[in-house]
Amino acid sequence: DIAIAAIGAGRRAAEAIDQYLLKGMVEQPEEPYTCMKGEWQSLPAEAFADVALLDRQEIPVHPPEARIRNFDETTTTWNPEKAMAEASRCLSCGCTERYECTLRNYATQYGVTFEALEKTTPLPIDANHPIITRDTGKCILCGLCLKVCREMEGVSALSFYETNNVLTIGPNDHRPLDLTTCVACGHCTTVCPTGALTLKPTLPHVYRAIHDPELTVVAQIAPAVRAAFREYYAIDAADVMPVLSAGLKQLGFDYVFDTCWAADLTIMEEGTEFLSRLAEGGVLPQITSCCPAWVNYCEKMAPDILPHLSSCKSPQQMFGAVMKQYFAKQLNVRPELLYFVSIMPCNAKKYEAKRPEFQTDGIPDVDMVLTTNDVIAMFRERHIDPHVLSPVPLDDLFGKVSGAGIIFGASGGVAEAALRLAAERVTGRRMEGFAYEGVRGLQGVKETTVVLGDSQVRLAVVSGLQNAQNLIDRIRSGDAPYDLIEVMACPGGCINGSGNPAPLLTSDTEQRLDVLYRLDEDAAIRTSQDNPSVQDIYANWLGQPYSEISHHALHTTYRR
Ligand code: HC0
Ligand code: SF4
Repeated sequence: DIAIAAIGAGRRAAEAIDQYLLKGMVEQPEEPYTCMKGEWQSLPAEAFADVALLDRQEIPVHPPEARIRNFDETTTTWNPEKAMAEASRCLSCGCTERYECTLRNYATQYGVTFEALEKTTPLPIDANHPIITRDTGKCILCGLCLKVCREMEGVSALSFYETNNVLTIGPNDHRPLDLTTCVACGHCTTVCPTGALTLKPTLPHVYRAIHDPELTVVAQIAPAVRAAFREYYAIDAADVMPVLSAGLKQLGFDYVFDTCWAADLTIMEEGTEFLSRLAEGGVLPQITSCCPAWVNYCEKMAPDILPHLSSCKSPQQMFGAVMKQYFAKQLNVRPELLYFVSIMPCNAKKYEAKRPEFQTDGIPDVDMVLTTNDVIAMFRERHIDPHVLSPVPLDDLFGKVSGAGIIFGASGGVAEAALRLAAERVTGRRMEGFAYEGVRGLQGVKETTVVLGDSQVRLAVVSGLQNAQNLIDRIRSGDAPYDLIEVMACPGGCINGSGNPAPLLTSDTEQRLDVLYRLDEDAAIRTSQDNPSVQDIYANWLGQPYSEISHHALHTTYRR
């Protein structure tokens, strides 16, 4: 019965069988079990009962379309019927959704019948991209990747093209994906229903590291992860970080820190850079550089804009430098034996961590990046249930974070955090209110002017690269009268990153935003400059913001 279910329900059932095999409840079937090969449509519903028990009840389903549902239809026509007609070309191994096979659902919806596959000429696999593998043979021309790349990210790296007399989707000039305009946002991999576009695996590396007795394994958790994690497990916002920390400790991590600490450090550097550009007539507007997909976009599509980018590394990479150059010394371990893992809402962060600029003598500052989805998968694999974990506080030394650091995860948050520093520096007075409403909200473009003492700061906050391109055009034509611009590639900011579970409704995104602003309101410290452990690192190591040591450790340059 179980074997029948395995044929019927694809990878999901195959995993269930794995569980049975592990427990010694069944013997290895003679035929290997693969998804989508059998005549599952004729199976009785009871065949699925066991599988349903194992996972269907507990796994919320995030269909790929959910990610793009909230965005306006414009040019791309997605034709699922045609896609499924093409689908008979390859159905045997494309499934990447472990718990809910979207392809199978479409097949049911559109009445596709499967035939035995004949051997076809394999199409080339593009594994050149640092984080994405493109296996053209699995493409069913559904067009979702195209749509998300063009309409949500504003990149258009993909299009229909023909290779070996087969119509497929990919870079239209036959170049490897990494050499196109692809910014490595990763959104296409989250919507691909067949595994034609997949992320390179990261979990095995992390499992290996936490089982290596020689390594000290440290995690950092990005601001926007907490909002998605709270939503996914329906736990209280205030408990998310200690619960997540407890889960990571149970997995085998030695230390757990909050990237918001490094966001505070970034504000000290980026805010100081901004004030000095203002005072000394530097290149304005200054544009934020913490979103790696945005940096990729600038390098590939608008190198003339690079002088506007802040020279600051992103919080992820600043924390990496602090780990390898400072924390390793505190622990008395060699930097190569400190394995630093980021937990991010974003796949472009995987790309960023692999950049050669962020390595010293071949040792990366951030060794591996996991997404929120990856951590959820690890918790499942290790049967860690956040609902029953006893919360464990984050580790000391970098344990205190400000509300300014927390709001980094929302579009407008970096600008607001910088304003909180600039306001005090310019006026010389302590702040009374902290909220800058003009930069908050989910609109793709926000513009506001803030009065600081005798000066005015003109800001623009942009999310979604399509909006960024409009802004670039305005900067080029001299029609962008701003001092500071924040750009995030994903609409709404990191809360909508491709590494977070897809928000099913617009209200989910609004709630994620809300969670970050509520955590900020409840925070004991509201500004980066008031964070005592950030003050400590200046006293103990860096000296002043924008000092020579800071420049060496925390700033970077860009590729043209
Ligand atoms: Fe973000 Fe970040 S806020 S880019 O969205 O600046 O990924 O959450 O971690 O680095 O802090 C993502 C989120 C980060 C960085 C921070 C910035
Ligand atoms: Fe387009 Fe992002 Fe996929 Fe690159 S990673 S092809 S930019 S959707």
